[in-house]
Amino acid sequence: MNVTKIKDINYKMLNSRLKVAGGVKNIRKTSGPYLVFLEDEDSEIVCVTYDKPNFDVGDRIEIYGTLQVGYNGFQIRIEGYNVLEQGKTKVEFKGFLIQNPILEKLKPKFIEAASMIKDAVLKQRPIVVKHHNDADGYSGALALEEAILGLISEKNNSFLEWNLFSRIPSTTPFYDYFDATEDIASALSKETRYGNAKPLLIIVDNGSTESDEVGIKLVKAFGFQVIVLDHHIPIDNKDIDVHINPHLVGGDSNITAGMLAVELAKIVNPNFKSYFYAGISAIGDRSNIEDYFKLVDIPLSTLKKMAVCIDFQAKFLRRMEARGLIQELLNLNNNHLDIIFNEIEKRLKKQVALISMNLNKERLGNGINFLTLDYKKVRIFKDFPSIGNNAGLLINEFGDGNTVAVVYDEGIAVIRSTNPNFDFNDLLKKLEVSTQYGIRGGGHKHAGTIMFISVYTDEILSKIKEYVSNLQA
Ligand SMILES: [Mn+2]
Repeated sequence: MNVTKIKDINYKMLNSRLKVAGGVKNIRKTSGPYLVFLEDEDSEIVCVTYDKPNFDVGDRIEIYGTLQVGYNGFQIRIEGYNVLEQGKTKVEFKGFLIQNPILEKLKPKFIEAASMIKDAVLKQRPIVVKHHNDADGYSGALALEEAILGLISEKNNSFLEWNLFSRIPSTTPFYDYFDATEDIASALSKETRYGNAKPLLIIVDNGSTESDEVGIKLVKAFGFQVIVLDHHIPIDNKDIDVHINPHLVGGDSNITAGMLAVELAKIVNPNFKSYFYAGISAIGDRSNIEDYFKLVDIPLSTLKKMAVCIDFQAKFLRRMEARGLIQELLNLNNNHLDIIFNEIEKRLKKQVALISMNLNKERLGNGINFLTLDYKKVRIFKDFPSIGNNAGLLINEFGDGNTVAVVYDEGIAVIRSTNPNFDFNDLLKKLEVSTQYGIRGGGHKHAGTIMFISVYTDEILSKIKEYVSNLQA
């Protein structure tokens, strides 16, 4: 039997057998048959079968069957098929945007992650990006969003951009059990409603630590694929399918999650050009890598403004998706950045005045400038400046090169240090070992957040002070 071109199919062929060949664009399970959307060079037809098809989206196949009239014009009732060629997702790696030996070592993982993403887009597996809600997490997630939406819209209509992609911030500094629960619930209802496959989850600027472990374990148990792009001190987590973290190959936190995501975005979608996201992340996380600044023609002072404004806006967005909002704020053709930046400056000025009246300053025996602040005494606004912003202000406005600053409230302490020997993760581990106070937290060497049972706030504070007193100045 000769292959009939889909565009040549007409009424005279109704109820006769014919053969068509092409690529499988989509497969949908309905309450009745499976719908197979087949396309050749110039047209598309729906083929139906009650047996689960033994081929995938992206495969090239030929189908034999009888031509019928369906809901949307002609359809072919499948009586047999052959798979001509299995769909493969090719990743073309053309080099990283900057020269960096740590990135080079991570190259195989980047290629694996990129092919997993392209495969998900091709097979219409939904992609969920969960990210830390700070400038680094946002810039990384937004870079991936731009690259992945570009890929999805190349192949599909715009409804699918919403069905197949979502990006949601996490408000904890780790992928919380709550995040996992939310992602699973959403995946299950999309599966029921639209026949979606289980998602590919990409965690940005979270995901590597022990606090992330149980959430990741849960989504894996529900059949998710998981990619992590993070630069916090990692554990060896076998549940993660592709774990990209500079610490795993001898690097450190100076390669930010935003940089990892921008590199991955470029590999996934060569049309991606928004390299400024890497620059914003460098500023947000105080990285010493300056190479990304040279790739964009936005002045450093503007990138700094952008980082501050994302941090500000993130406090109000909390867990909202708000697609397009941050992109619009960063659009330099309008004055949104200025509106926000003026408000930030106003609030910070008030905050600094309030801090100076309530700050506890102590020069410890080892010479460390130990600053503590009770957040309850300085909290004017609900969202900004946050407890973390206050810790930053302590260091910037009241610190020197040998300072440890702690801002605390019931059950939470945020710490920043300029003393080179201070190691947040070491402190966290010591507190976990020496207390039973339900310690959780996350951070880098010189900055982090500890959460604990609130009645032990005083004891935790004295243990932090004890740790700092024993540091080399
Ligand atoms: Mn980060």
